[in-house]
Order: sequence, then structure tokens, then C-alpha cells
Amino acid sequence: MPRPRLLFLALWAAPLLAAPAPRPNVLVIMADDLGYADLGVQGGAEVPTPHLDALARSGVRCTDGYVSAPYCSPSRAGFLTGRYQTRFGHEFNPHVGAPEDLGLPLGERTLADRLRDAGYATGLVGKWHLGFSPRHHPQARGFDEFYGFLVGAHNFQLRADAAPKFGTAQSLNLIHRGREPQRVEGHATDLFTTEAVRFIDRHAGRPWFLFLAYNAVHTPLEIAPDTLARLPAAVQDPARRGYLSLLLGLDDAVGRLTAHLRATGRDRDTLIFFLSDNGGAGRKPFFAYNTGRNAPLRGDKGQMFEGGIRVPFLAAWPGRLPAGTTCAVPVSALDLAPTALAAAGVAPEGSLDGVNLLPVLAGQAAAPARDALFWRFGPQRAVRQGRWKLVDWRDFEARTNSGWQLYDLAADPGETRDLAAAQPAVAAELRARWEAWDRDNAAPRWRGTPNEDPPAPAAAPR
Ligand SMILES: [Ca+2]
Repeated sequence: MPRPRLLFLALWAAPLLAAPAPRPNVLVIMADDLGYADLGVQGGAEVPTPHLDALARSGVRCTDGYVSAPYCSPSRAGFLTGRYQTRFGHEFNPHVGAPEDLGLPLGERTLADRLRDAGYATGLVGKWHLGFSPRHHPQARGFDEFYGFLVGAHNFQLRADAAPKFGTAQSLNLIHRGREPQRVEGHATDLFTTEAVRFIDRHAGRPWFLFLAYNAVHTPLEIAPDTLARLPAAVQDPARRGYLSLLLGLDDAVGRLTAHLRATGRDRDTLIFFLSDNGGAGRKPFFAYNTGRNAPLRGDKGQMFEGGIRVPFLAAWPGRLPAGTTCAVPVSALDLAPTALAAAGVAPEGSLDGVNLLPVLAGQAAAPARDALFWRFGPQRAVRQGRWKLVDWRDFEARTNSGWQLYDLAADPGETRDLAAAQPAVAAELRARWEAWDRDNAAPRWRGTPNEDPPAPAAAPR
């Protein structure tokens, strides 16, 4: 492996860093299926989320932060590689086919690979969902350490004396340490937080990268007994109460982590990102309905509307990124790897689709060095450029696609007024941009479910 080039004195860094600085730790906290609108800082009011709100106030809140897919596994594939996952066929959740063929393609390098080669300790705590076979295991994909589960969902209240469903990595109730199944007792959110704190303490002497991938607030919507007294009596829906219970637990967890970083003096040398892997799954009956709310955005997990792909997106690095600020230009989870590598002074070898966000987050650049963001998820397609979004979305009840529609997100963030007929030149330009982008995409390596990945387009594009 060639030694990574160090870029301590790259031009962008000059205003930020007067002298070569110690390489920061990188902590990426990912929630699962968290709605755009459920955190206090995002306008949510049903339960308080003081710790996530404080994390937002300690850094930059990105109002237009996107993930590269409206679904768990492809979104994580995009984040971890810094590349559109459609470049390498990771278009759907890896569930249809033989397990040994399903997972993040082995030719792709992850952020963990890149930071480990640069001397970082690397760990994954929580959900993987990027392959179940030994060669797709997180410890084969750049992570020194792994504590969590390999599949797309897991129950929360775990009992050591419950009959473990050993024998398949795709079972629920199967927490691993490394490659070994464990019998564990406790709440998954708490267990993962404890493991995260231990990881941080274990690597106090060197920079580390921790991907802390909570399964909260994904289904199953279990109510943790210790949150009962904090759930609002006015909310009667058991599913919503379960979601809010998981959200309270997630906020408590982030509070524990940030307090630990502060208490050990590590907060100032840790770059933290918090985001969800896709939008809330707020509608029955599709896609692990969890009551997550995306208002005023339209649509849900699985869809190309903003509600599927625009997520809570926070960045904090005390002393380096301005506290209490808002970033309102489009940014992407694809950008986290290039940003972390830039902060670590590591050149991003190979072709990444994401860009370094540090100049934007620091308030030194108005926008990322990129013109547009693109999406493809089966027959669904989208491109965002500035205020405009061209989208071909799927109606999962009707099992049809919309054809290309044009929305002005600055004036109409809820995507209610299709302007394709009124602005034909804009629509044509964006469609051409999308098609040019799509020419470099690969065919899916495995199929999705029939509705997200129908055998033939349900509607001809306009
Ligand atoms: Ca998800």
C-alpha cells in the first residue's frame, strides 16, 4: 500500500490552521430512519432532544444535507466510500441473492481503509448492513474493531438468557464482537454508547475514526421502560410512542458521548458528524414504517422526494468550525469521507464524488466545489442544482413513476408545484445533466424488491 501523502499545508487550510495541527479524531454518528423534523433543532416538539440540539449549537447545522440514497445500505455505501454507490452497482439493499455475492463491492475502498492506512485506529459500533459474508465483514473493510450487528435492523431490549438465534448472520438478536456472536444484556442504544466510550478511551494515544451507527430510530418501535415517564401523555399511538422512546434514548446517548469527550478534553480535537442514513419512514405500509416526520418536506424513506433523501445533518469541531451557524447550500454524506481525509491531512486517492466541506462549514466558501448532486434508486431519479430539483419519483401505492418533474426548492421545499411545463429549458438542462451523470453508473449488482426495483419502467419518462 503506498504511503498516503500528507497535506498539512494545503491551501484551503491556511486560514484555518496557522501551523500543522494534530490530526483530529473523526466521529460519525449515524441514526437510522430519523425524520427530518423530529429533533428540537429541526423543529420537533414532541420530546426534547437537548443533547443533539446542543451538538448542533456547538457547530454547523446543514439545512440541505443529503444522503446519496433513500435507503439504508446504498446510503451507507455512498457515505463510506465517498462515491455514488451507483458507480459500483450497490443500488439496493443487499438482500436478493446468495450472501457471498451481496455486500459492498470488494474493489471499493472505505473511509476506514483510508484512515487506517494513515495511522488511525478504526472502529464500527452498531449497524453494518453492507454484507453478511466473511469477506464483507467490517473487519475486512477497514475497521480494526467491530461491535454490533451485520443486518439491516435489530431489536433493542436484549437479554443474555434469551435464546440466541445463532447460525445465521442475518438473524435478529445477534450482536457480534469482531466475528464472534455475543450474549448481551441491556438496551442496544446504551450498549453501543458504552462500546463507543470504551473505544475512545482505548485509543487515547492516537487519532481514531469511529463510525457509530445506531439502529435507533428504526423499527422495531420498542418502548424502553426508563423513558416511559418522559413520553408525552398526549401521544397515544403506540408506534409513535416507540419512536419517541428510541429518540429519547438516542439523544441521551449523544449526551453521554459528548460529555465524555468534553470531560477527557478530546472535544476540541474531534470532528463530529451526525446524520441519518435516510429520511423518516412516516407512512404505512412501505419501508419499515416508524412514524418519522419529515415535514415540511414531502415523501418518505424509499422515495426521491426530499423526505427520503434530505436528513438532519450536523458538523462540529470546536475551535475549527464556527459554533451556532447554519449551512444552507446542498451538502452530501458523500462529502464526509473527503472532508475527514482533508481534516486528517490525507490525500483522497482515486476518484471520489464527494468534496471537502471544510471551507464551506468554516464559512470560508459559499458553496462546495461541485455543481450538482445526483441520485438513482431503481426507476427513481433526481438531480439538484442550486434551487432546482428535477425528480422522477415513485408512488409505491400506485406502483407507478411520476415521470420527470421540476421543483423550485427555494420557493417550494415541499415539492408541491411541478414547474416542468413552465420552465422547459431548466427541465431539459437538468435532464441532460442527469443523463450525462448516469452514463458513468454501473448496472445494479443485485436486484431490489419488486416495488423499488420493478422489472420494467412503470412509466415512460416525459
Ligand atoms: Ca435507514
